[in-house]
Amino acid sequence: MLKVLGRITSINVRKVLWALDELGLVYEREDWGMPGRDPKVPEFLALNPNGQVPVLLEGGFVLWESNAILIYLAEREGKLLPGPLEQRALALQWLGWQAAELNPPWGYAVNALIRKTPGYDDPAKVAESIAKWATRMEILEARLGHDSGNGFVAGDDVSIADIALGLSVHRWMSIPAEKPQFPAVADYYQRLLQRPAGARWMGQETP
Ligand SMILES: N[C@@H](CCC(=O)N[C@@H](CS)C(=O)NCC(=O)O)C(=O)O
Repeated sequence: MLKVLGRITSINVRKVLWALDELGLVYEREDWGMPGRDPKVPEFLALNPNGQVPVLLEGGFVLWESNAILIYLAEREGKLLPGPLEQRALALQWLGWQAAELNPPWGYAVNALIRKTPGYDDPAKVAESIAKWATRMEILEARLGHDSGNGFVAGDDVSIADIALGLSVHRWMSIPAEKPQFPAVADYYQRLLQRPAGARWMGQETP
């Protein structure tokens, strides 16, 4: 039985849960992660020395890093990754880009406007965070508008890259701030929301 360790308020945990649902796999989930259950305890650190969620367990196999888990599940099931080498590489490109380039700029704005974290109260830094985040969103808009048409980021079929990007786009859509409009991204978001697993996991709160 597949088991996921992690709280559903984590965007990285929801990536994995969306993929599991999209693949129709049966799994168990155990709540770990702050503030509910601190993963920085020996029992959890023995599984993931980073003390972070998600972790996937299958028998004696232990896997952490949400993108590695997505790739593992897609490879295991032979779904959610394109077959042709170049298209597959493009899906992995967008999957890596989501974590390495799209997500980092939002930190200050999300802490200030969604999490309401004490100390994140400088309007200039919020504006700077949104502006940098928007430059990354422009890249996604260009891809979806010109190259991808009505499909997904790496072709006509949904892939694990769309799951990761969908959760990031959901965060962009949800943040209560003045921000540029991205019509191709907005259409893409609606396409992903039409998927039951997308609606389920993008609909969760995103602290
Ligand atoms: N690169 C890691 C990042 C994991 C990560 O940042 N997890 C956060 C939640 S999104 C975490 O575990 N925070 C500590 C906690 O929840 O206690 C991945 O993609 O799996």
